[in-house]
Order: sequence, then C-alpha cells, then structure tokens
Amino acid sequence: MRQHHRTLRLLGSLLLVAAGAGVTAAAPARAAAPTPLDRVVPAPAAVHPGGSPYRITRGTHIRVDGSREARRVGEYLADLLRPSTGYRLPVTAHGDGGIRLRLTKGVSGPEGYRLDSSHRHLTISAGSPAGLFHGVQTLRQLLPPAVEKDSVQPGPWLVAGGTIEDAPRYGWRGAMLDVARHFLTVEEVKRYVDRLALYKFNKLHLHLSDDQGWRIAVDSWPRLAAYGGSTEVGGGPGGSYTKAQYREIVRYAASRHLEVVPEIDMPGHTHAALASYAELNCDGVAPPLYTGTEVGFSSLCVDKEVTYDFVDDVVREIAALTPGRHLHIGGDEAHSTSHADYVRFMDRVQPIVAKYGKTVVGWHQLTGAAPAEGALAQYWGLDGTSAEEKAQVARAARGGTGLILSPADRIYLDMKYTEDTPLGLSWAGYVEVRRSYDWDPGAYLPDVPASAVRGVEAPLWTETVENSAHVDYLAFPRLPGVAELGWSPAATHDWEDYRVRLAAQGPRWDALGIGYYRSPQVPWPAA
Ligand code: NGO
Repeated sequence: MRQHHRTLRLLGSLLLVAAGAGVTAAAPARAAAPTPLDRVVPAPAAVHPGGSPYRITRGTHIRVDGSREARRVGEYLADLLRPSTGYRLPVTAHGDGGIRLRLTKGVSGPEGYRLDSSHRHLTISAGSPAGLFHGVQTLRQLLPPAVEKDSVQPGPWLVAGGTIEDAPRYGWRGAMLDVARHFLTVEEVKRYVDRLALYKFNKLHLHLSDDQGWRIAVDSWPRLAAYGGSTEVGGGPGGSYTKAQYREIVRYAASRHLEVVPEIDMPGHTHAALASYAELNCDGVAPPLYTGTEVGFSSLCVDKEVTYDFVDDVVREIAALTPGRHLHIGGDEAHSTSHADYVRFMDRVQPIVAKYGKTVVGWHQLTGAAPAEGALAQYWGLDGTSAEEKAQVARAARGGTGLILSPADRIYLDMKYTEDTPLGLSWAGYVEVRRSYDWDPGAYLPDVPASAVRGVEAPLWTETVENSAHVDYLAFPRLPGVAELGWSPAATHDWEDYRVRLAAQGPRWDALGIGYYRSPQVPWPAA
C-alpha cells in the first residue's frame, strides 16, 4: 500500500515536470523529478502542490528586499548553492524574477514563512529574518541532495510547483551539547550548529561545566578554565573557550538563528570548580581533578558566603557574553546536597540570574525548590520516573513554570540505539529511531496544561563522545525526529510517513559527510 502511494507520488511529480517548463526534456526523467513539497523534515504545516516547477539556472538572481537581514539570508543561500550549482547567483535588491526573499509583516508568526514556487519565481516571504531562514532550509531540502556537495554537480535544480505555509508548533526547539565531559572545539560546535540549522532548531544549549571540566573563561576566577578545564573524561587534555571563542560560537549560532543557552550546572556537578578553588569547599581543601563518569558526588558549599560571590561573578560574566534571554543553572542530581540546602541555594541563586537580566532554566529537579517567576524546567525523566516526581513537575507547570521536554528514554541522543551501538550509554534503555520520534510532547506528562509545554530539546551527553564523527553517529537519524516533534503540527505526526521522509535525508547526509546509523526501521534508498 505504502509502495503504491509512493509510486503515485513519483508519477505525479514526473507529470508535473513534463507539464512544466519543458526545459527538462533532455534530462533523465528520474533525476528530473523534483522532490514533492511535503517530502521535508520537519513536516510543513500546510502544503498545496500544483503548477509547474521552478528551476534554478545559470542566470538566476537572488532578489532581496532592501533590508540588511534579508540580504544576509540571501547571502547565506547563495553560499549554500554556489559550490554545487557552479552558478554566480548574485544577491541583489533590484529587478524581479528568480529567487525572492521578502520580509513582510504579518506572515506566519515569529518564525513562520511562506514558500511559493512556480515557473517564474521562487518566493519565500516571512515576518522575520528567522522565518526567511527557515524557509531557505525548506528550499534546500526541496533541491536534490547533491546540492549539499562542495563541487559542481550536474543538476537540474528543480523545485516542485506549489505553496508551503509553515510555522512552528513550539518556540523552543533545542539541542544540548555537553562540552564538559569531553571538550569539543569551536569548529566542532559550529559543525553541529549547521546540522541543527538544516532542521530548524532555534536553541543551542551548551553544558559548560561539570565534574570533569570547566569550559569557559571567567576573568574573576581564572583557575576555573586554566586548571578546571585541563582534563576530561578518560584523562585527555580537555580544553576551554576563551571569551572571544565563546562569542564566536554565539555569533555563528545567531547567524543560523539559534540562541545559545549557556549552562553552569550547580550546586552538584561542580567538582572541576571545587578542584580549582580550595575556598569553595566546605572543608577548605581542594580535591584532585576527576576524569571518571560517576555523577552526584560533588556540591558547592551552601553555607559559605564565598559560594554566592562565586555564583554572582560567574553568572555576571557569562550573562554579559550572552545576548540570549536564558541562562541554565543545572540543578540536577544534587545528591550530595540536602533537600533543605538545595532549596536555600536555589532561593539565593535564581535572583542572581534575574539581576543580570536572564531567565532561569534548570533541570526539572528545580521544581523541588521554588522555581522563580518565568523559570523553565527541563524534564529529563523517563517512563519509569515515579508518579510523585511527575506530579511535582506537573504542579510547577500548573503554577506557571514552563516545561522543556527532554525525556531520556526518548530523546537523549547519548542513549545507544541497540545493544550493539558502539557509542553511548544505556541507563535509560536503548532508543531506536521510532521510539525517539513516536510520542507527543503535548500529551506526554499527565496533568500538565498543553500551554506549559514550551518545546523539546535533545541533549547529547559526551561521556563516550569525543569528536564530530561520534556526535553525528548518535544524532543521526534521531535529531531530525526531535526537530519534527518541536516544529510540526501534531496532526502531521505519522511514523509510516515520517520514516519515508527521513529515509530521503540519507543521501543528503552522505553529501554533507554525516556518518549516520543506518537504522533497519528506516527504508534508506540503496546506496
Ligand atoms: C543525566 C545526568 C548527566 C549525565 C546524563 C547521561 C542529567 C540531566 N544529568 O542527565 O550528568 O551525563 O544523564 O545520559
């Protein structure tokens, strides 16, 4: 049945091409069939196919309206298309025809866009630069996978005719990189940002400190990075970002319309800081650095005033480097802090975050204290999490705390796919592609009002992850599923349809050099 459906779609596309510009007659029919408008990840909100396809040619111009923002998106698109098409694709504010990028008030909310494709034009209009950018990602996926290559390819570069009207379900579509367990370089982080952009993510959460390493320069406490950043899990050399490097990550992420959400995890997961400064320890003695993978053994000293001076300095400096609204204070697995101390600590620390103009985000254990007004809690439980703990989170949600959903047995990208997966952990179970995709964030936790759910985030913890190849293997193919849960209307959710769209991404990843897990649940095209 499904095969039949796909064959019909393919036939339909071929007919459209045949009826279209006519210019494709000489090209081999198979290569010429443009990707159907609905064969995109994440699934667009509304698709109206029809009319003849648009074709990018040697003479195509990218027309932007006068704004600097639209020009920037235009330049990004041109940079994307030039290597594989070999065309000049000038970006210009003059003339008509070609690919048109338009900032138009009132189109589809803060991140939505509209894409119109026909024989004469390919127009993307949006109410914001982010919307234009997301529209460009859709256009990218409508072009053949070879468009991703960095050498000239034969084409043709056809986009199916019709209209897409699209806007995200959730405002928070995040991915987390743990750069603390194993340090990842600026280049490796940027590479991941580019992967995220392709699927319309809008938050990059950086887990900047943990027991095994402190990864960001803090001028008022220089040993944090210099000493606390000098190793990692397994005893490798670790590393840390200078302020200039962190700013460069922020700038690069912003150029792809992602907000960087920095996390300083506390009061637990602080061994690297405790090792760097004796005065932060209750007993005044600095322990040696730690390179294992245990959790829950460290705590800032809740009774010492210097602890709050430390937090104030760190939050002030990181807030000053971070244009985004959010600052994540961790709060998970504080097993070496008593409940009373945890509550007291959070009561003192959350106002510091507010003082420096940021909104608190914390792991969902924060709901065991008193979350500040406007705070967001990141839920990382699993099916087996106690009803009591889920009820605590739900109570906070009903009281106004927004939720970001990162269920560990669904979208922790560091979980192994199967027992044979060479990387990753399995404490939350094995997470194959279907399990990762097949749930509804809007109905996931009992007694939580749908409006409390602000979105989803896929964490990638790096106990076993050392480089971009490892990141790619665990993120793909699960990451696009998280994107779809965050972006697409619940009505489009359908595993059978999704797995076919996902399969079509495989050749694109090949072209981009992404080494992915070839899950048997997905009908990948023959290599
Ligand atoms: C837990 C723990 C992390 C681990 C991760 C591994 C959270 C929020 N705290 O998630 O320290 O790295 O599991 O999957």
